[in-house]
Amino acid sequence: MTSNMDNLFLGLDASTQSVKASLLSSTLDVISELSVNFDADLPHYGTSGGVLYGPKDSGEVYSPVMMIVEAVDMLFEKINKAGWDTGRIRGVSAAGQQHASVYWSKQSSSVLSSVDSSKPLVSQLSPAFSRPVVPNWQDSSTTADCRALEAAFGGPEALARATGSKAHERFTAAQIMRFKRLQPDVYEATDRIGLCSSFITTLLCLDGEVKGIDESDACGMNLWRMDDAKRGWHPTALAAIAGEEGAAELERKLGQVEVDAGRVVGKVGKWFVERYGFDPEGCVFPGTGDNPATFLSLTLRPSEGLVSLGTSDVVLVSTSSYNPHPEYHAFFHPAQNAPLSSTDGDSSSHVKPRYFNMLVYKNGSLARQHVRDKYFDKSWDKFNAAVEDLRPKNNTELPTSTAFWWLLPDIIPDGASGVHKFTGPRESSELIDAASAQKVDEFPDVRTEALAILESQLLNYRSRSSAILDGSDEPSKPATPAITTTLPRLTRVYATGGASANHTLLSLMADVLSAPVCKNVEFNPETSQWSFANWNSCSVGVAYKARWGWERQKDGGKRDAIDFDELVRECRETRREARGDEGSGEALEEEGISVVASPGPGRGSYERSVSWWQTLEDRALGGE
Ligand code: XUL
Repeated sequence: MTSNMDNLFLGLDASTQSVKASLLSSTLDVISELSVNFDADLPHYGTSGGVLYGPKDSGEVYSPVMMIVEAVDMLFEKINKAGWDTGRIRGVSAAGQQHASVYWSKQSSSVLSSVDSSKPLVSQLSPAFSRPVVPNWQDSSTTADCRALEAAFGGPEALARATGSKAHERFTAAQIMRFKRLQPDVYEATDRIGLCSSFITTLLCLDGEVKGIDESDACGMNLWRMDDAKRGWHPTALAAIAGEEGAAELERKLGQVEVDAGRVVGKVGKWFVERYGFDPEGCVFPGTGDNPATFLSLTLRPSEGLVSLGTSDVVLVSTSSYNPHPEYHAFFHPAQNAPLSSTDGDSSSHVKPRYFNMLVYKNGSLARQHVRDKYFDKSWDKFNAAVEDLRPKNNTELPTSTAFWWLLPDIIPDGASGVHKFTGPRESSELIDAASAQKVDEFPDVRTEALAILESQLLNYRSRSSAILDGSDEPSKPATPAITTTLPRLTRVYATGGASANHTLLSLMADVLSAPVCKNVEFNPETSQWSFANWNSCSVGVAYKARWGWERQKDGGKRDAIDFDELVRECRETRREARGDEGSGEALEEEGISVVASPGPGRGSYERSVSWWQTLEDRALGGE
């Protein structure tokens, strides 16, 4: 008899530049990771950054679908060579770049059900696709289609309310609309349309069935209805793309959506069993988008958030209510148990939906580095020293300057551009103070440049996350230490991305967001050391999902009702118990989670600066 400890879980990630795999234990330790890079490992496709570009000014960005298939072949060869114990893998799930669509041919079912395990997939699967390319999320060729889609709904706000986002060039609805417009014959020859995540899920099963799109990932299409208990493909979007006469056929092509993220959608395919020794009883669970998968790797509970500090900054806010807005994207939570009656319109379902919201800012590290280079000799040490000198050290010292560095036209606020700096004394009245602040080209004290950009970016995240939470979201547990605020706030924020190595930035973030800033940590029994987790969060997030789905189906489904967050907590607790006293010297917020910065004495100053900053943002947007 095998013990729970013998079970392994596999997460895959098909991203823009590579495919990756993470192997996890049943207590969610990351055991090993492997990857295949498109440019470096498959140079014959000629990609750069994993993509190819269409004619100049077309805005087309795409990848060859067979390149991804070949990368999957190569990844499993690597897994085999590395000696991963595939026979113990009980559950698998995949993440895929969001929005990217895959087009299956009318022969796909027969091709998918007759693969020969003595040959690689790349030599067999090409007839399964009607379209040789996968449009990439960087594609911007569909502006006209976006406007047509918004018009069909009565404007961007209405579309955002109905589907969680206003129209975006990269979203799948506009992509399909353009494809059908320009290549009606190929559209006609397409049997099914999937996303990158459901494509990899289909490959994992190879049982002749094109697997359904996952509901959280479907929210990145502008096609899935979120505003109603009756979830489903939105009839207005279907008709806008395919006409009233073609709507039913498009709905058929899109297929049934997986509304239970932990349902078994198939067993690991014979090709994997015969070729690489996988367990034929290994279960495959629905794949999801890369951002939902990152969300899962952090197990964000309602009112918790993520700030990813990269070239662009991304903020994720977990909520238990639906608060869509044209500035950002709302998605269903990526690990929901099925509502009892999700598709028949009965709102008495026993599982209340949960959501997360994604805010994407183009001017993240790009703008921070620009300010560092311009004023601080390209030195983060000098930049950080200026911030530490000037930041509020108590609740009464209010910021008096702020700066908006929209070097690229930004997404939030939409179309914001240029550099705008304001300064002026502050008394008690926020609005009057902001109205009388002076617009300046340079601050008199150069150190203000560093503090002003960071405060402004972070007040942006605070202002908008507070608006999303808007008081209706009950935090899942009181944060430690208890913090009282007048504005809704995130109860815990995870920091990731390159700039999350900057402790000054994280400490300021804790003050401005009035929240403890955390990172995932892992324990190395060989060195008896804790370190910041450095794994690939997307493939790890979906491996967590596979672990959760597997728990729900085992023993005849006795634990089918267990919630994802609860299962992750349980696994981590088992891990902590198994470790005993080892590593107990490290004060962790929770198993696997370490607080890297806590709100300090200056946080009250920021709490009282949000409306002041909002007024200055309005002034900057007004062209000042
Ligand atoms: C999200 C988006 C990107 C891709 C990256 O809307 O377009 O983050 O998901 O793969």
